[in-house]
Amino acid sequence: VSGEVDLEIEGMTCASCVGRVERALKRTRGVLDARVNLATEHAHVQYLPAMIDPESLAAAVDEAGYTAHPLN
Ligand code: 9UX
Repeated sequence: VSGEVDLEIEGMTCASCVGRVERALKRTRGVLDARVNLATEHAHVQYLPAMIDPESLAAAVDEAGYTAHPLN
């Protein structure tokens, strides 16, 4: 069973940042897909809740050099 969550991402200033954040999420185990919107500064992530939780998804983004917070 998969879940979906939105993360607020701070620190993205150019389009390459989008790629960096998407790659950081997609290489994380338990992530099925990740799409980042630079304009809204949000990431939409499909993931497996049995393998990873939203706080750990945010931590993966933090390790890539940005600041992320799970929303709602
Ligand atoms: Mo663009 Mo983002 O030169 O970390 S890749 S600002």
